[in-house]
Amino acid sequence: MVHMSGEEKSAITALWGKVNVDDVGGEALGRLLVVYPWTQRFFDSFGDLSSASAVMGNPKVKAHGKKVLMSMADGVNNMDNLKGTFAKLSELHCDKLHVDPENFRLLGNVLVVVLARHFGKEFTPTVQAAFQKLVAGVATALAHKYH
Ligand code: HEG
Repeated sequence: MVHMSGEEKSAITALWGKVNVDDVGGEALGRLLVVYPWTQRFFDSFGDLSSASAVMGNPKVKAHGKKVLMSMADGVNNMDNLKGTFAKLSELHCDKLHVDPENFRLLGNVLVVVLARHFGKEFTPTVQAAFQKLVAGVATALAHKYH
């Protein structure tokens, strides 16, 4: 289980308050689908994913990315109870969606890259370290109910 210090928690909530959920979620999911193309198999109802620009401009990718990011926000608001917070979603991704949990780690790392792009110098190594812990914790929590 990850343990976040008070400093790490405040670094995360301070940056998270400035995150534009409309942009960041879609960009993170889009980049996941471009960088790791096998992840596209879960989204065959999303329409045109035939090129990087098609993926990044796809409105369903944007909408779903936003949904994922709003869910990530639940994690930010419940950093001491990630397993409880994501228990239902873990069951859904395992039993209904059959998403390999390795993909949660990939998405977490892509999200860190996107945050680094959006925040530039403000995304210091210390802030990055806090976020890497958070996304690792969320990925572990989402994998927790797998069987
Ligand atoms: Mg998942 C649905 C959250 C990673 C594939 N994902 C959802 C939903 C949420 C969510 C909140 C909607 C659930 C509902 O309708 O009740 N997903 C979520 C988080 C993370 C994540 C927080 C990681 C941090 N998801 C993820 C990854 C994949 C994936 C890596 C596949 C590579 N999610 C997936 C699919 C659906 C959801 C296929 C259903 C999409 C749909 O048909 O609407």
